[in-house]
Amino acid sequence: MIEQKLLEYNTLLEDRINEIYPELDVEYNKVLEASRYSLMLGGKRIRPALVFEFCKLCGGDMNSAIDFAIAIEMIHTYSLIHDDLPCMDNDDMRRGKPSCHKKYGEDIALLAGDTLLTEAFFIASNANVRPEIALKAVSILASNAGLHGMIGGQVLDLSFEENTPDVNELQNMYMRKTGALLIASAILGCIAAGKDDEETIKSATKYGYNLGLAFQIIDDILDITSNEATLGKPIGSDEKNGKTTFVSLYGLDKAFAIAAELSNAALDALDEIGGNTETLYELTNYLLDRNK
Ligand code: GRG
Repeated sequence: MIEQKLLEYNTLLEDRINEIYPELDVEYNKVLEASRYSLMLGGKRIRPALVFEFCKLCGGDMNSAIDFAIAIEMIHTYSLIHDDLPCMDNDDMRRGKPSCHKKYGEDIALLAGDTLLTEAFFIASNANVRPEIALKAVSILASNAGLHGMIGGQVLDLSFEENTPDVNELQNMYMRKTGALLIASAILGCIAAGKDDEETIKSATKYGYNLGLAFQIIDDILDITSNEATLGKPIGSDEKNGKTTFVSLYGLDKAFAIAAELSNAALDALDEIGGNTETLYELTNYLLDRNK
């Protein structure tokens, strides 16, 4: 069962977070507490699961992957903290609890996000792998989280408040804002296992790209069809903010059909890599059919 696997991975992840990013009694404790609050709030932990599974698929072991898995989850969590701030989406709830700025104030929440982003690179660069692998991981993290990746995607998203995007523009934004970290997760798993040949990285990228688009389209669908208790945040925010989404362009059924097609393309990419893809198949299908 994939849910069981995700729980196992979550335990592995949180145990290691407590080792390398522990609670401390320092004068600037507040920002550590706020960053740990958001990091330990749970969430689906999809990105770490991808790092672990791609590492396994490429013949690596968990010890090489774990710190990369933490680094990507820290970057993901920073993006959620900043995304919830009043100057961005202004969301009061995240993962079923008060968002970071609601609990700690805007100033500390901003700094908690900055801390997670910065410490993620410290952790990745000190991972239990050969230095050249750590260096590659840092580069992958930076390029996907940065200007041409998640940040670029977020800026495009903001620009769409003024200019309504067409489907290609929307897809480009999704690929960066959501897809980039999923692409990075898949690649990090491969390189943790020491497998960085062009073919493997191309297939891992294809997987993350297609999964990222499917994932964001399902996110759009859930913003309409789910409820606050399940999602852990208010629904209907896209419509409230007048956002163009795959659902506003195509309607619910067609949007889901497109997500299913993209999900199949992600599965094709797994077949290109070969090996035991069973859990990744399950995970991909679970994300398509998820309710949160
Ligand atoms: C620098 C002020 C400032 C803001 C940057 C980069 C950024 C803020 C925001 C973009 C990141 C973002 C919110 C992307 C959306 C991706 C998405 C669908 C997130 C939800 O991911 P899940 O469902 O969340 O995996 P859980 O809670 O399960 O981990």
